[in-house]
Amino acid sequence: MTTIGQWRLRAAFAARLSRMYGREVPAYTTLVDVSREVNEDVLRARGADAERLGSIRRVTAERHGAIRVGTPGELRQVARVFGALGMRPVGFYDLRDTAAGALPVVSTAFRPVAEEELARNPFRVFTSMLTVADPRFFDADLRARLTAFLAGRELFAPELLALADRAEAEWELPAADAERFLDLAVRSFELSAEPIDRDWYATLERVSPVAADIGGVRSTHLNHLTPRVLDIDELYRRMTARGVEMIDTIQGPPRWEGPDVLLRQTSFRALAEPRAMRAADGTVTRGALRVRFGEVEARGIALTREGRALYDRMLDLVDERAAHRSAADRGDIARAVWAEHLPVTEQGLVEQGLGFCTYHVAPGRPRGGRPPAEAGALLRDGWVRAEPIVYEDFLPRSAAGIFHSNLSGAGSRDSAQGAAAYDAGRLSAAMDREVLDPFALYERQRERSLARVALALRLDAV
Ligand code: OOG
Ligand code: NI
Repeated sequence: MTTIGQWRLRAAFAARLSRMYGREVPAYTTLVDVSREVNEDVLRARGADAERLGSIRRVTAERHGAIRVGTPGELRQVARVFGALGMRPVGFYDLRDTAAGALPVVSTAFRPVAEEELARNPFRVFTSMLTVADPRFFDADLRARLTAFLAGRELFAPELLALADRAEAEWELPAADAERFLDLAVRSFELSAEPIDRDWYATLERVSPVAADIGGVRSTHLNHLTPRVLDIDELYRRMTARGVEMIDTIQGPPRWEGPDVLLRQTSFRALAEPRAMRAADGTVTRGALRVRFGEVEARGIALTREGRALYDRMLDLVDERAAHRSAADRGDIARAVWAEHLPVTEQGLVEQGLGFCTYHVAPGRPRGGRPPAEAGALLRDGWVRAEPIVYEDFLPRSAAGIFHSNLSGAGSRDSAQGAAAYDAGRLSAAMDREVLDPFALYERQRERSLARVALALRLDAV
């Protein structure tokens, strides 16, 4: 009997979701095509160097999706579906209070964590949960109505969840069950044709368009599916040249003289999609909503806790210096701040403890003598070479920026109320799965590579 293992399920799920989203949002297909063209051109121009942060095979297939759910119970269910695909919750993102504005959601990202799994297929899903219990967004009356509405819907069929549990426990499914699982899983994220209660949607929209997108409908849907590109500035130019309206900025680090760092993202504007609306008197009309968009991203080297703290300080500094300047100046200001604070090479980032890398025994390593037992010295003396670790996660400020640049209204928040306590621990408890710390995962990757080096060079430890 043929069985399909978790990573093949994950790859198949990502591929089917991509076909589904291409049918639903045709501009997504343009984005994928242009990304592929840019990647081919970069590969031709830069050769092997273009693949230092992931093979072209991985990068071409690489996608992240974004979905939004309403309750801890729904989050727990979606965690089971992703668990079947070998994806674990990593990182906690509180989007209720970022410099990019307030959103009534907290998020995590489901993704594979083992190096070999990431290399096989790194599919990840940025998953947001509505913060129904936060009184700054929802007063007691609205909270009660929202809770009742969400309690009455079913996002994932019991059959899907049962298959998911089996795939997670057994690491695979028989081919026929895998087919059924994939079919049900993909369908759970399709845009529903069911008419939307117009008044209810509008009530939530006054709090936030995101609240309406999540709690105003009886199902969930993919919000976007993001290909990875090797030169996002070039991608932005080519999309604009094709007449696709992009958001104003590229979120995250600026284009600068140094290496690609963390994550840069941009998107085309949310398109008006026809959606059936039901009025209070029961009549159904054809309406339109702009909630789904097309995003693209470029990934760079992962930063250590120190590197990340510096990144956050630089963001503040750019905000400060750009406060009274035109939006067009912001890029130049950011470039100047980066040049002031960061070394311009990956090697410099690693040497200063700001960037993550793995270590590998160098092929032409020195002959004779004892290798030193310290990573920096091994590198300097030519015993080992360092490879950058690619950033596999997200950035809260960029995420909030991506949400906001595609919202039609700002929504409202009552700042006189205290915030509800949502944190990684609370999300972990809701899912009964630990929300993993991304820094700890990158550290483990580095430590493992050092252990392999120690073994190969017969050192006690590095
Ligand atoms: C998620 C927005 C954040 C990213 O890539 O940072 C995001 C959403 O719109 O649901 O996807
Ligand atoms: Ni995204």
